[in-house]
Amino acid sequence: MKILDVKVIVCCPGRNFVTVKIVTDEGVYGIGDATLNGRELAVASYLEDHIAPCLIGRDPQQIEDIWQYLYRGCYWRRGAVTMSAIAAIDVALWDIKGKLANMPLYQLLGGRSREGVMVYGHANGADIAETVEEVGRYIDMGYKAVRAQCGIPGLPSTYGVSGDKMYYEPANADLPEENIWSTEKYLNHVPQLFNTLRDRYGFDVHLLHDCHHRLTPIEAGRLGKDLEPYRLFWLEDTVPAELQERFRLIRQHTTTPLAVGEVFNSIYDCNTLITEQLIDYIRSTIVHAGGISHVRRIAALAEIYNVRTGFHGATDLSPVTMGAALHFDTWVPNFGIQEYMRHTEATDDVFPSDYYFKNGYLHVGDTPGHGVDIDESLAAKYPYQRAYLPVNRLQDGTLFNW
Ligand code: GCO
Ligand code: MG
Repeated sequence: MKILDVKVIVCCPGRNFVTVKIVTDEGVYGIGDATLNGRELAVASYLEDHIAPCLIGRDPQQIEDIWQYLYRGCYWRRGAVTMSAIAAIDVALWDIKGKLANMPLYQLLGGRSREGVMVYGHANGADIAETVEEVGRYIDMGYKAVRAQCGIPGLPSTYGVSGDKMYYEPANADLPEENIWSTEKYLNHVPQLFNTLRDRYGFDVHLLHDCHHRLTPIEAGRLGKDLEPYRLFWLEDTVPAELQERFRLIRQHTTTPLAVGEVFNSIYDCNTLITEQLIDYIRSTIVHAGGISHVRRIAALAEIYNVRTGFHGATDLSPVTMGAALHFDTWVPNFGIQEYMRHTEATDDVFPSDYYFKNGYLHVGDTPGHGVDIDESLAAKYPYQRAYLPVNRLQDGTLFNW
């Protein structure tokens, strides 16, 4: 069996996606996602110009060998662009293997460990009152877990708050939009949000919050401590995590569970966090961390240190990643939760899938492979449109973390 073609499809049904389709000489094909928000064309070129020529004629069944060839063979290891490109190939090959075996991906991985995958939705509002209403809306829709973000008095805009609540999309501009940030204002405000939420909804619903990399370790320790009475499911990305050792300080100060890893692309980005048990949830997901073949190693390491998975699942991860992630979540023993931001209808039309939401859980179907396809003629109607994530500045103009 041979790979005949590696197609790279860039489309924008409301937001940009980079998709790989690997076609074999036996007619079976597989689909992978390579979307890297705001830097899409770099990955598309990496795939088209540098990976595709090396794959033609290879046996698509040799997933591990192809992974090693692309990782070790490029010499320049790791990095978001490389690891997203490798991930797309890897997922497409697992999709092919599932189709050849006539099995859904979760069966290939080791079979079902749970009935469904608990997901968390995104509630946000301009102020506390609006966010509280939104959280209620998610609870009414059946969600067992809800992430809550709200506007900060005195700041014109901030991460996690949008006008379009159902389809929040941060990569919203032709050139990066500029936000203004004040850690002091934020730290004073957030505990009030969770105090109000617990007063209103009690303790049965899981609540989550994302700091989006904006604190120092000591500030993170203080926020974690301030939020302890509200029993968060997790507090995410408190500090930028290039330096894993930073978390030692945070961990000494709070029992609020910590989640990290959506911007990581390799096991080496999180080995200290995991082996020193400095976090509770690892968020690195299939598309940005080398695909199923690499993320399963991260999950296996995490398992022996009591760290659970909590994969990134924002809208910039295409339904292909969501489908693959849901199969992984259905199998992985140390599953924690899965992020789920709904895609728009236009996106779902371009990427037909068989997963579905019911009572707070997502369920995969039994279609062989990961169960997500791409409608290429529909995709062609939505050409690429440049779109950037915002940047963030302090009130005095200093460039900060978004
Ligand atoms: C999350 C993330 C996203 C990112 C986005 C960037 O927790 O869902 O922080 O909202 O900002 O994926 O492209
Ligand atoms: Mg996040």
